[in-house]
Amino acid sequence: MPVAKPESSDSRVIAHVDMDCFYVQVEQRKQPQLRGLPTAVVQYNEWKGGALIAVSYEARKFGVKRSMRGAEAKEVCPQIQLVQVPVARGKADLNGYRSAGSEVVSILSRRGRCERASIDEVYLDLTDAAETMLAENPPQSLEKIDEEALKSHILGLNNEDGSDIKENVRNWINRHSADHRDKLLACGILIVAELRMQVLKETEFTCSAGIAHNKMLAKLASGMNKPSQQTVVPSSSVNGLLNTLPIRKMKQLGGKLGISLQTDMGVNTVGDLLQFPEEKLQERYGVNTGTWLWNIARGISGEAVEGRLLPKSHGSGKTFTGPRALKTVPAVQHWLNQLCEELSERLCSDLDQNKRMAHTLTLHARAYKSSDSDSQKKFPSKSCPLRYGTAKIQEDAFNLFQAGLREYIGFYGVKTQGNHYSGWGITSLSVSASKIVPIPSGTCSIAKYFHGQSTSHFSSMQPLDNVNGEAMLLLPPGSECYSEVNSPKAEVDFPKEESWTEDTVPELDLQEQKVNFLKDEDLSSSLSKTQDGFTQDISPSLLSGTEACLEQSQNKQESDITKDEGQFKSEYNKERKGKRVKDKGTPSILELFKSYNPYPFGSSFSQELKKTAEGTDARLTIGLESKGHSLAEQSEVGKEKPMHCSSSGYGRDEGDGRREAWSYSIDEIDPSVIDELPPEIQDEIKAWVHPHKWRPNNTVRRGCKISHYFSPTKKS
Ligand code: DCP
Repeated sequence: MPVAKPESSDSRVIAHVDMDCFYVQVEQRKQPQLRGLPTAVVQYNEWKGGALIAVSYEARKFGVKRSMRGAEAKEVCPQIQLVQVPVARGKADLNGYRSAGSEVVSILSRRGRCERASIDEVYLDLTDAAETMLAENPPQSLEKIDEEALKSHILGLNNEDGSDIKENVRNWINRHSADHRDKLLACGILIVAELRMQVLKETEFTCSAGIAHNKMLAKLASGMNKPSQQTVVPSSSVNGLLNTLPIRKMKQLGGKLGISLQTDMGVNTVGDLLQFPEEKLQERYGVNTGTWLWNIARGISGEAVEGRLLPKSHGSGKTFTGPRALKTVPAVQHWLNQLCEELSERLCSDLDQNKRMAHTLTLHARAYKSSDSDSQKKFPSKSCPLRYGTAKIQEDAFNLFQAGLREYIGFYGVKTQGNHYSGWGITSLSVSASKIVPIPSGTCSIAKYFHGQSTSHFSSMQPLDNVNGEAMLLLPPGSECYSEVNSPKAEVDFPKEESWTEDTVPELDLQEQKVNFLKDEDLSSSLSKTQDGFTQDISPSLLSGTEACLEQSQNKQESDITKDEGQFKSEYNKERKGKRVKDKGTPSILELFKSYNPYPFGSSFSQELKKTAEGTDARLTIGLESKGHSLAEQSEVGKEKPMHCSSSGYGRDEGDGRREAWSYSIDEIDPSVIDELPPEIQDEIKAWVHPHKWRPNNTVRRGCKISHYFSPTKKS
């Protein structure tokens, strides 16, 4: 259900930028000879020429629509150029479109906070840029207003027949009598026009934009004049815009809520909502939704533009319609493996390029039972903690599928059906990875270090997963671990009506990216909470993830993985019998580090530390919670106890024995890795080794403590 958010400020300048016939433009850039010709992008399926998923504006003039198949398009426009979407692993490969979208985002984000809303849509908060322009360089002071800005459509601007439209726009932009809000919008017009021209120049893509005081209005406006134009919604035009707008066109009203408004309340346009007092709407739809409806009727929306240039989740899916439905478990497993392979690749490149990790794996499916009285029953979505590595993702996704199938058709049905068709079919499958959060900067450095090492070490990393409580999150899912995704908002879901109103039977694999961006909108609050909690204990899972990505880049040493997983599962089973997994002495990362050649980076500090380590039996002791105790304090303690460097937090705990204590020998830390650690950690170590020399910053980023890298040995 939508939730009302108070309008943060009524003087914001928000733009919604939407690429024009995006996939077509990407294909036309690859094949410039297609420019200007009626063109459409079709899915790879050959049946009747494949389904159209993007149609150029030239083709639209002939009546070609996205709902058509290639053959139909040829009928209405014989000269249409049909380009097949690239294919990989038997399904659409959207990577080219994704990265084209990223090119655009990187340009748009130069002028303000930027939220990537789908593969080809972006919200921009240009308030600061507009305020600055108004203060320093207002439109009236400009010698010339850009032609592109003059082509803007300003809703409510009276363009009587015969009047010079551009001149009207120029006058509107330059109005001295305008209130502050309109003046800001005028600046927004200039900024967005400039950005769009920049996008065209750098990427060769055209886009359209809506400019308003909030996201809702900007989004409504961006599609009003396409292609390659911009539309502005001054406050005075909001009522006029909403009065006649069909209720189902509003975001979040394309589904059940919209239907209920139409059938139960007789509301057909957004304007119709104005007749209801807020209390009445709250009575019918609950306090939050009621207020939200009351607000949208008046064009009020407080939703902020989130600073997010990257997707909130990754998904890979495929539909199997009609005779292509999957009817045996091995057939499902085959496709799941393909989907997981793609998902894993994307997770690894996200980790590599953006230093982010996902935490939840979700499986969605659509299914039917041929002899079913209960045909309404849906295949339940299932999720579990995400473990990195293709083989692990494949295994977990398959387990999720089996758990879902058990629930869908009943345990005995699954048991008896084997490889034979037993009355069910899967018409779509998707796997998604969500709860993606950035990893602390330092951990990437460790990941980079591992990249240079031989794969044989990675089987020895497996015990890392058992080091502490985080390991539980990485365990293979037993049936009890599965949790149903109750809220469709929580994870990537199948396309819903409101997002895909123009389509009849959309192909899941072609839509996934758009869905990725669109469906997670309500996850934001929980995500940020997770983010906070997560940064504190990310390291073990990161290492597991790094290992997984290395699996891929280093020819997948599957046998090692399988062996390790066996070991891992047995640990897990022990844990599930009620015992806590015990730390096994020296953390494996230290073992791992010790087995590498020392000094690969030829560092003087490494050598210095090595010397120190050889010459003393100093032990580094780290309080797990050193919050509130500066590193300087830690080094002071180290000074008092030269043979036992410790954080003051630890020192105190040691005294009262209330908290668990953890310790390391300096000689257990291989000096060769020190220089690859993040500067904060280096400082921390230096402070222990030379408490007088090093005066590190007192502020250590959360998740960037040495204890996050060197998992602790429990002090006996
Ligand atoms: N897309 C898809 N399957 C769909 C709808 C869209 O694969 N059922 C892809 C192809 C589109 C891209 O997403 O190019 C963006 O979708 P839009 O709805 O924004 O449509 P276009 O950009 O193609 O056209 P427009 O100019 O109308 O926005």
